[in-house]
Amino acid sequence: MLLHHNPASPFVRMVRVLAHETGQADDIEESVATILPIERHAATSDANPLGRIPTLVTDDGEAIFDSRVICAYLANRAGNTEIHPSTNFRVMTLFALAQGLCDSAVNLRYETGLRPEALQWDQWINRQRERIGIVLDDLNANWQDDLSAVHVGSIGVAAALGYLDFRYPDLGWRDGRDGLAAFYESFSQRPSMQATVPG
Ligand SMILES: N[C@@H](CCC(=O)N[C@@H](CS)C(=O)NCC(=O)O)C(=O)O
Repeated sequence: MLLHHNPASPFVRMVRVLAHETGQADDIEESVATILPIERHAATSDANPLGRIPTLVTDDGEAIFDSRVICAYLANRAGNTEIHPSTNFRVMTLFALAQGLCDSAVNLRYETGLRPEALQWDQWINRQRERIGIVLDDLNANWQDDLSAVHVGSIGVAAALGYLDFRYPDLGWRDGRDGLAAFYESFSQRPSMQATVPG
């Protein structure tokens, strides 16, 4: 299998962590791409018309995307339903929450790091920041039990928090969120997380 990716992406990290957790990391060849939302990247776009990472090309030459589908594919390939319990709607909702947190964090990065300053939209930026804060509060208050197991929900949240540390080191997301901080402290020690640190 070939994974079009960049280690900075939190969506990519979810996939790579799941691959490690299910013993499939060595089955995946990695093609690193610098992907920008303002220009077409040829190799990624040849496999995925959306031109986004992560994109996985299976040994049969079939392209699979996005991160949610790749996680389902890899879990199925490993015969591991615990890591991707598709009928456990609590876990799948946690996964969606993590995905949405990453959407806001990545889009905020595009807006503030890529878009010319004169064109930036303060109201939109503030709403992303607000959403990130509300989601973090919710994760801290309502999801601690669910975060204690290893599955796409906890993997997704860990990837999102790692991305916040990577891109927004001054955000202080741990402040007043001791439970969430403790989850991340523990989860980030896992070999799968250590092997996929963004950079
Ligand atoms: N929902 C997608 C999001 C993937 C995504 O937005 N990836 C970013 C990198 S973090 C990307 O490829 N951006 C380039 C673009 O949007 O053109 C997933 O879960 O895979």
